[in-house]
Amino acid sequence: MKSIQFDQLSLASIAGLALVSSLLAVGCNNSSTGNTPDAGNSTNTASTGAKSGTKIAFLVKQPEEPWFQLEWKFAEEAATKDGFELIKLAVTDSDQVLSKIENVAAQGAQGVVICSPDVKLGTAIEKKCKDRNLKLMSVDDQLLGADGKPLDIPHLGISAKKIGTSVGTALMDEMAVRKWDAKDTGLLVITRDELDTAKERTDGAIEGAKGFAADHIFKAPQKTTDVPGGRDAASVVLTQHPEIKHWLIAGMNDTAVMGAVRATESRNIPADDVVGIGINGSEAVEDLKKDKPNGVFGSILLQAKRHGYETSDAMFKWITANTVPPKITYTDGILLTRKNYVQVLKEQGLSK
Ligand code: FCA
Repeated sequence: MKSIQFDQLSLASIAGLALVSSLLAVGCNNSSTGNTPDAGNSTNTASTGAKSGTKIAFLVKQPEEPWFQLEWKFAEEAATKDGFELIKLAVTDSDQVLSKIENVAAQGAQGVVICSPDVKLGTAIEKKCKDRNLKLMSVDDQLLGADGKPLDIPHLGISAKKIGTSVGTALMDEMAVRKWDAKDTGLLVITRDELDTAKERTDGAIEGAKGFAADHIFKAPQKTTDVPGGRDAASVVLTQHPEIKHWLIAGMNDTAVMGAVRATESRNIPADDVVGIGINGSEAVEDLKKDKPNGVFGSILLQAKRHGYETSDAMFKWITANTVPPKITYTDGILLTRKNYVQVLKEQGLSK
């Protein structure tokens, strides 16, 4: 029997669950998508009929984001295949990270896969896992040591610079298709420089937008990494630059770009004058599906299966066969647009 309760999810996350449901592959049972989040503060386990006695905890920073729900879903697939018990935990607040790890250790887990809400907790997380005899891997956001350098533990993340660069190139391509005049076109980049993978993505986007006038590139730091964070950051720039007619938009992920597009909408900038390209695919696809095109032009679809399945499967092999996972794995993405998303999702095993 599978069962899951989500930890500390808000109403907004229920909406997120609804959004992601259409991305989930055939064969997914209701455990990841259908349950009402638990309002309490209990530890939440997705038991997968474990045969091996192995328990692995998969901790994510933003459980309301469809991206992380997909990771969990694919981690469950590994749990079912390998026969381990998966503990899915939300760690939305950096204050909770260590106590939640303590908690999974007390439950008898032997390994932790984590995307931490704060990568600077790396040293403390590593120490806690060592003390409690837990193997540790990071996913998506690489944990940093006290010296600000990545921890020497296995990590699986995206090729952030390369993926960001492909966003920049795709934005320029679409600008050419639309024959926008460089004079009144701006590149709005929603940034989150304190997170390395985010900075690499947005630096890459600027690099990919080769030849774009530097004085028409506007960076807008987001305070929170969600749609409102992207929207608020963008609003400041849009207010400051009424002279810009057309907007290209990049950011660290879909919610950053979708937020910025929402900001253009509330300023009544016509959808035709906005081209936003996100990263993840899991959130932006909902905009691509809408009958009426809006400023969300596309997204780089990441490989959630590799992030969720491969990490948990590698952890299982590490625990049970002492096979140490690769130190670093970087994954790629593929441009999703209105034109190709049905086909691409199908090819990636992400459609119904
Ligand atoms: C980060 C972002 C997520 C996703 C992931 C691969 O953790 O916050 O949205 O892009 O990297």
